Amino acid sequence: NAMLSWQRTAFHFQPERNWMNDPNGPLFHKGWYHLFYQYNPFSAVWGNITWGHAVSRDLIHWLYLPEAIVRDMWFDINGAWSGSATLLPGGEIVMLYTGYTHQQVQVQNLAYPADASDPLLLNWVKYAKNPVMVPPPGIGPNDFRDPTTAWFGPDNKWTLTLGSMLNDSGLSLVYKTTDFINYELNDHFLHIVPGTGMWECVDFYPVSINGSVGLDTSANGPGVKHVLKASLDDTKLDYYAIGTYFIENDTWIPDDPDLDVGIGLRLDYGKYYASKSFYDQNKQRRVLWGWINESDSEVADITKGWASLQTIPRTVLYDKKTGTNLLQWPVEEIESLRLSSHEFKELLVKPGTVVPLHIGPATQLDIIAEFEIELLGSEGIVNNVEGCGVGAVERSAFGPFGILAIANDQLSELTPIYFRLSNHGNGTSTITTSTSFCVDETRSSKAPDVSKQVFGSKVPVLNDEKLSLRVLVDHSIIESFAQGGRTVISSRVYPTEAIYGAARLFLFNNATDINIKASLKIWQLNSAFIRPFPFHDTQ
Ligand code: DQQ
Repeated sequence: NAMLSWQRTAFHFQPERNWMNDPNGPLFHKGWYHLFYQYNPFSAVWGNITWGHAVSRDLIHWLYLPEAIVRDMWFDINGAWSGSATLLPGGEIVMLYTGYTHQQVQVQNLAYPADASDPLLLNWVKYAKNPVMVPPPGIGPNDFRDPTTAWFGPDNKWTLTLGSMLNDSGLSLVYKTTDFINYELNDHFLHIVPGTGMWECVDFYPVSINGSVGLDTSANGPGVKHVLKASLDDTKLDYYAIGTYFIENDTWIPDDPDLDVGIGLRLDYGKYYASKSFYDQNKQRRVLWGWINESDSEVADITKGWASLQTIPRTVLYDKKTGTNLLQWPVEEIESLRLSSHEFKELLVKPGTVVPLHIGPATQLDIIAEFEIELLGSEGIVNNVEGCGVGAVERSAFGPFGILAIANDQLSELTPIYFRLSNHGNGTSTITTSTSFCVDETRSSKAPDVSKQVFGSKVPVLNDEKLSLRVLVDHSIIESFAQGGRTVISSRVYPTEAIYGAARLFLFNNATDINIKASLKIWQLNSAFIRPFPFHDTQ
């Protein structure tokens, strides 16, 4: 439908048509990155789930391939659900995925490439004696899904984990195997958190505490911590925690019990779910994918003929400066899309003002911004608004201020991306106590059927740091990274007027007691021209 075609993005991965959800089985093989994804071949709403498949040389320019795993056996006839790849030392690839059986039971199935020497991994074979794991006694038939990548341990076994639930406690079961056919269930859970409900799409991986490179999923030892992530079915939010993996009994505990999985940190405070990472042996980094669902209506999705996107893949590192959080950052390959740029140095933005940034079209952008704060008036100002407030219209002493993206000239359609500082009312002249990072979607669209939220969270800012921001704008999606990726917010927006050449970018300062000096570098980004694989071209 041409009427809604401006909502299609230019450099985010999205299906050519129909519905997509979770990223599945990401891997790098013979020069190609592979992304599989939950896909409905027949409609723009969830159902009939199979595995879509696409490849890329650089994680940015994708080519669609035929579906990889379809629903054709009793053990997956009601859905080929989420799963993960494990690369074996000999170059073999094993894929474990959840099948929803003819009797509506969740089971784990094994598949492998028909020809591992095929760089495109076009054909997949299902193990004839699937399933390889069935719900163990005490676990519900619908609480058993989404196996992780397996890691190899000192016991010479492959270990993997998958999400489940007991009563209302979310948990992760641990299985061991030597051949990917026969599995033993551990008697300990990897972890369990009361009150968090069913855990979907568990991700479990090591991070290096020196924070410089990504680690293979099997890496362990001194200088390594482990990240546990669960996607909470009850709230559709992705929570993670950093902690210690005890290899002797395959259990994990969080560094800070107050920041446990499901109650502490989120990977992304916007529209984001069912994420999955993989170790990219090509560039020694851990790369994270996440599903960005729509926030318009199903009717609108059916009208436009497609639904959902994946985030720009992000590198994930441990933040050695804070020691409390991960850092997520768009993979460096996104920079290959950069075209012309504009630079602005120390632009003054006074309280209650908006400053236009004359950059030409503002629908495909990579924005890097830094903000300095100048305190006005006397000492002893108390900030009265905590966190994001009701949105960017709510003024307080030290915020909000930031960027207005995908805005029209009249400023009647816009999405503010902002900081708000708080001094907790202790009345000192320094304003360092806590900083929130937020996106306000409430005025992002004049369309009637869109759910619009104010998203945000606190972001750690160290004493010697300026406030900094990276924002990727792509027609109907805004991915925002604060302080080098400590806090991340993905937003789905549906402009009706701020489209194509009518979209603008502004700075704003809605604080009452500070001046802002903003320095920015802004690039126009090229499209990634995501399209079907050109099988018929001469190679
Ligand atoms: N999506 C899949 C499940 C998973 C859920 C089904 C998470 O395997 O638990 O499409 O979005």
